[in-house]
Amino acid sequence: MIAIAKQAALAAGEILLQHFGNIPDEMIRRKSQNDFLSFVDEESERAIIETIRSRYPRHSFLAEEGGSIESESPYRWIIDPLDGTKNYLSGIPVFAVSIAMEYEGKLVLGIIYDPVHNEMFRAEQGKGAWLNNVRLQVSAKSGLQESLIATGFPFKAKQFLPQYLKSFEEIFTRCIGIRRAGAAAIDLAWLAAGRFDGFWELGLQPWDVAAGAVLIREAGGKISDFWDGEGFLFNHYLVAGNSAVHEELTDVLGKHFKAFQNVY
Ligand code: 2AM
Ligand code: CA
Repeated sequence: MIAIAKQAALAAGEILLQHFGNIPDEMIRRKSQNDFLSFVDEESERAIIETIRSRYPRHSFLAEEGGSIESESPYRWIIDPLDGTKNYLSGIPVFAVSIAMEYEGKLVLGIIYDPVHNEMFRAEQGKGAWLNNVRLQVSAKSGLQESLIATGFPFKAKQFLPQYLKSFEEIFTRCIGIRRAGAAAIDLAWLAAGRFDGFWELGLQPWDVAAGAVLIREAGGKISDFWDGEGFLFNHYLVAGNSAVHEELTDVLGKHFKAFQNVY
């Protein structure tokens, strides 16, 4: 299955590279305020689903751009055909393809493919996380005071901005620096690779997060919602890190968002 997932990611990556820097403005659509889409997202999604379905015709699919297919199968693929769409459409080379698989509701496989840098991050439950042929491990930083943290801004949930900024202030004053790449799958893959030590974001969707979760767990890291719970795939409050950094981040975020649990 990982071989098929890789093949699907490579096919999608090829489509993304082929059109990168070349999307005319009139071909860019708005899904909602601040949320964009082009034919590339859709072509990439089609390529991924076709590749997987040709081998596994009965599996279920949950995909960002409308390609979801429900079936009785215990296998469900969770797909973001282009994570970091705004970067992509602006010519910023920070975007990825994200493909995960659940078996009986548990995430067991994840691939994040960055075609610009030819980085294929992959993980399978119990088999470790890998970048190309190198085994990945989250960083060994002992806490926030030694850490480089990544985040995303709540651009579609600005009602949370006061709480977000309070958390930002506390984390920013305690850590070494904060980065904002604009593609959650890249943030999570880079965390699994030890490039970032922690990450948090509000408002993410399951396809932004699913593959990254497998990578981070298999690289020895932790991922949860702001209250250290398992609901992160669907409840839109995501925090991750090596275990020391994850614990400090959940303390800060759990406190500032206390009144908003189950509210997003
Ligand atoms: P996308 O490019 O697949 O839409 C940017 O902060 C990152 O967050 C991207 O990975 C983007 O995914 C994702 N994202 C999607 N919807 C979001 C939302 N409502 N709030 C915050 N981030 C979102
Ligand atoms: Ca997307």
